[in-house]
Amino acid sequence: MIHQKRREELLSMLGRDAVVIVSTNSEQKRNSDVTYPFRPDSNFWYLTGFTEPDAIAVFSKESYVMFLRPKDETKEIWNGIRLGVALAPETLLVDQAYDIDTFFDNIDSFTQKRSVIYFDAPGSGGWKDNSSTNIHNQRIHSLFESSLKPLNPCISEMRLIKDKEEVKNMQDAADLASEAHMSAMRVASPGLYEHNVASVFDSQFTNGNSEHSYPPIVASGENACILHYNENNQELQDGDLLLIDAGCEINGYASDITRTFPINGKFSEAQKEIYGIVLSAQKSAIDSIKPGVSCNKPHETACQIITDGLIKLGIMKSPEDLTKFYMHGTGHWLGLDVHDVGVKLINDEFREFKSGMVTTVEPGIYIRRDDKIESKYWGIGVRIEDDVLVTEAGNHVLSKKAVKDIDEIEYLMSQR
Ligand SMILES: [Mn+2]
Repeated sequence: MIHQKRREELLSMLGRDAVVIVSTNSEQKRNSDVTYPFRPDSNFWYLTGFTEPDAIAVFSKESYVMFLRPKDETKEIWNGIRLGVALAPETLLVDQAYDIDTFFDNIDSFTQKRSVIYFDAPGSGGWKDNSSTNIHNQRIHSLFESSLKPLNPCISEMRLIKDKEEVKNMQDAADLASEAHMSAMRVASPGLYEHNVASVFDSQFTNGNSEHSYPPIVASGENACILHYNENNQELQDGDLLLIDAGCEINGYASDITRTFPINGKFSEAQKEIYGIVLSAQKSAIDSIKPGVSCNKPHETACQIITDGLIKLGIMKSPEDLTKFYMHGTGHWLGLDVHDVGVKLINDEFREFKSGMVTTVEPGIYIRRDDKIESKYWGIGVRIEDDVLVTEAGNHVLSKKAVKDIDEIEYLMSQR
C-alpha cells in the first residue's frame, strides 16, 4: 500500500497527462557464470516494492502495469522462484502484467500521443552496460525521445523526506551496525589483521539478515589517511588507531557509521588531542541540525572547530591549510542509497533542513608524514560518523548506540 501511495503522490506532482516508466536493473556478471548478489534499483524499489531483476513498471492516472520475467521451470530450479505474470496483479496490485519480452509490443497502448513520459536512462551501468534491462532502457529512450522528461528530480525530492516505515528501517540498520562497531572494539588487538576485524561486520550483518551497504573501510595506522582505503589486509600495530567506516542495509535502507579507536585500548596523548577536536566538531555539527537551518551549517561548524583546534596545536598555520587535513564534506543524505538522492543547493543556495531528512555527520582529521609537523601526530587519521534524522524538535542520532567518547571507548575495550 505504501508503494501505491508513493505512485499517487508522484503522479499528482507530474500532471494529468503524465506516464511514468521506471525500470530496475539486471543481474550483473562477476565472472564466468557467477553473478554479483542482486540489489534492485532504488527508485524502482521505492515505487513498486518489487525486488526481482529485469522488470519495468508503467503507470499513469489510469493504469499501473508491470513487465516482468515469466515463470520458467528450468531457470527456477537453478536460480530461484519467480513471481511470474499470473500472480503479479494480486501480489503487486498492478492492473495488468506482461512478459518483459513483450514490452515493445504493448507499450504503445499505455503512452497515448498527448502523454508526457517520465523516464531516466541509462542506469548505473551507463550506455556501455549490455544487460537486458539496459538494452530495454536504450530502446525506450530512442522510442520516446521527443516526449521524455527526467523522473529523477521529482522522485529525489520525495525520497529526501523519510516516512515512519523508512525511519524504522534506518533505525534498525543503524542499531545493527552500531552493535557491530562495538563488537569490533572488543575484538581488535595488536597482531590481528584488518580483515579479522572486518569479519566481525560480515558475521553480524549476515546474522541480522542484512548486508553491507558499501564496501567497509577497516584502516589501521596511516591507512586511515587514505579516504576510500578498503584493502583491509594489514597487521594491526600496537599504538596505532583503527578507523572503521562500515554500515549495513535493512529492507534497502542504509546505515553509514565511522568509529576510530586505539588498537591497544588506550589513546596516546597525541591521539587524544586529535580525536578530541574531531569529536567536539562532530557533536557541535550535530547540535546545529534542526528544521529551518541551512544544510551547510554542520560543515561550517565542523570546519571552524577543526581549524581552531589544529592552529592551537601548531599543526596548521592559517585557515587556508584546512583542506590538507580535512578534505571532504561533513555529510551527505542517507536513505535507500548510502549517498542518497536529493540536491543540497536550490538556486545556488543551500536548502534548509526539514523534518524527515536523514544526513550523515562525519568530520575527520588526517595527518600524513610531514617534516613541518611534530612526528607524534604522523599517521593519525580520525573520522567519527553518525546518522542523524531531522525531527520537528531538532534531531535524533540514529547511530547513538555506538559509543564515541574517549572514556566510553576505553572502558568498553578494557572489558576484552
Ligand atoms: Mn558517509
